[in-house]
Amino acid sequence: MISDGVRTGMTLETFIMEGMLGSPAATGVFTSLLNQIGYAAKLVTSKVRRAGLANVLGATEQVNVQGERVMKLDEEANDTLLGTLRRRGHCAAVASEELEHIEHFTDDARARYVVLFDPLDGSSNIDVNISIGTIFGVLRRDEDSLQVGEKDFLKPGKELAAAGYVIYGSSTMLVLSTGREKGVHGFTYDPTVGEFLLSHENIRIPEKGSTYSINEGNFGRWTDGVKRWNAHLKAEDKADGRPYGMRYVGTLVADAHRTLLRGGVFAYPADTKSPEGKLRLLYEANPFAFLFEAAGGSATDGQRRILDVVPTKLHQRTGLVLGSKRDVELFEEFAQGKR
Ligand code: P6P
Repeated sequence: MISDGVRTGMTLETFIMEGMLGSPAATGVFTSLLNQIGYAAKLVTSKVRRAGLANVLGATEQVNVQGERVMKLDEEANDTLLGTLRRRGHCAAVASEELEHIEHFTDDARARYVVLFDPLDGSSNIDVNISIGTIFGVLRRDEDSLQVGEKDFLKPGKELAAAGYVIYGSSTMLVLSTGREKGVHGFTYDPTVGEFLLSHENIRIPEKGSTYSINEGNFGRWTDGVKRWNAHLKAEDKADGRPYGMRYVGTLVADAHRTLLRGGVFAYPADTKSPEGKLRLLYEANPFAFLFEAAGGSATDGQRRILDVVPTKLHQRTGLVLGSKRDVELFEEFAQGKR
């Protein structure tokens, strides 16, 4: 009787390696860097899963560059990513939501990448046990970049070499893309094996969805166009699949992940309280815009494609609308006064 054994799933590491082998232009450096990010995700997962027990809950009484209370887990996740990405010499520097300036590792020419991340998105939800996440993007250093600096980070999102996120939800999942031609793939963490196993190969977002996601509490701050868009989605029109359902977790990674898998639209538009928008362009909006476009969706700030925006500041904010192509187009029609 041949035992069932454990069906050997495709691990993140093997999937990346095979992707590397399939791309003659790629080198081991890029592959090794992505595997390092996967390893960091395992370490952060372990800390997040123990959060309730390991007394990492509660604020550290410190305040980060955003003026936000730093939760212990934020700090731990940030330190973990710094420590992991400093190894192996592939990453020249990192930019983190938790750090005012970039963290410089090396100017060595062999360190060909820089990494941007939000180590723990949704930290205000940590101590109420709601899903949180890590968001990351990988940029190539300029060929002629002798000294790595902030200029290596201030690139439009369309220049990303890779982007992804980890969602610490009912299970931990890492979603990654190295570009439209390579697709978007999800790996679910199996703690009994200690590996991320391929669970969602080639994620494609539906052309149109039936859910919208926005903080309705900001209604009074929206532009008239956004208010009319909101009313349109809530009006009864069975033929057009309305009213849409409304879902809002309050963690970008969770709301974006659901939208990516199910379709529909997530919106955090600029408003009278946040005229530049609330979310960060470099390490929140750009990685998700990269992923959504690679999965067949769209990402805009209501007026322009997110991936075209040329950043001028490391922590600059933006409005963000992510989702199914048709749902994002509808938002833009209202936001631009065409409806
Ligand atoms: P609001 C979490 O603090 C966060 O940065 C994103 O993860 C999330 O989408 C947004 O803020 C929620 O903001 O104003 O709705 O609480």
